[in-house]
Amino acid sequence: MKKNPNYRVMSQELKELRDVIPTIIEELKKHPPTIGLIGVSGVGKSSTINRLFKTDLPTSDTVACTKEFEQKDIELTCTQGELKNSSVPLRVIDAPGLGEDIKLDPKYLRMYQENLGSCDVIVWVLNGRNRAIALDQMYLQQLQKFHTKIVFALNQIDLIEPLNWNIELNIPSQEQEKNIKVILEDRKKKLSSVIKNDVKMVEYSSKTGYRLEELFKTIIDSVPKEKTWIFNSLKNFSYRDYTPEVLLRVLDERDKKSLKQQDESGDKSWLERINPFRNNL
Ligand SMILES: Nc1nc2c(ncn2[C@@H]2O[C@H](COP(=O)(O)OP(=O)(O)O)[C@@H](O)[C@H]2O)c(=O)[nH]1
Ligand SMILES: [Mg+2]
Repeated sequence: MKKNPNYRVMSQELKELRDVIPTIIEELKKHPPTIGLIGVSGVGKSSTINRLFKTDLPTSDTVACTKEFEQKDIELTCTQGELKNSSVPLRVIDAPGLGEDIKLDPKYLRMYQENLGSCDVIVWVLNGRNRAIALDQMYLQQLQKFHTKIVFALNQIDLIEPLNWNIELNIPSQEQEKNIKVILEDRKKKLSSVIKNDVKMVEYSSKTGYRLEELFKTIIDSVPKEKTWIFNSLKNFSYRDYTPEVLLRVLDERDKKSLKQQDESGDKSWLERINPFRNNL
């Protein structure tokens, strides 16, 4: 077979890249890629971090419990690419929730101003059920210098009316799917009025694990270019981590049967494949 004329140049570049990887990892350990989760109290910031990164941050069903910026350093093992089998550090920051108490807000906003500069990506968590968005708009106006780094995460969509989540498949019911679409459009429009750049928003449920993988991918895609290739190697996270055994078996059987169909559907996750409404969003 005829070799690509660029082959030698490419393999030389790859060799050079391999030589510098240990140095890059050392550097990354000193300044890990950093993701901060912020938003109003009770939206599910700590729960989301725990589900995404298997951490054990305290969460509460009743009163606010995150009082300081809490930093978690995580080691992710790359499963593909040039960094295969290397450990790459990632820093995740959990923030106290805004709006908890009028007396605390100025202090918390000061903490946000001081800490958010060190984040590569800021995940602004919203509660899908909450239609009152004025508090978020107000805080966003005070945090303008961070707008370009923000990804909006619309959590708790398992609780969207009429509350008939499809537990068996872990997906929204048809009625919920319609409502989620309306909610996404509404929240994006309202946030656009205080944010100049495009509003990126991912709907998900940290409780059921639904679309957590999509949220993870969106966060990674929002990392500045100089760190993107490192993040692209971080693929050790899958929806399957949050799927009941029974359903996994059913899906595996189904996947075996429709191997050909899978090929035609490209990179789509199994969840996208089984969800007939996904493409209409
Ligand atoms: N139903 C449902 N409840 C959630 C979800 N995410 C978080 N919660 C609940 O929301 C409450 C507040 O969560 P927490 O993570 O402490 O919120 P934080 O104040 O933003 O850190 C807890 O009772 C969580 O169990 C979700 O996706 N669905
Ligand atoms: Mg919390």
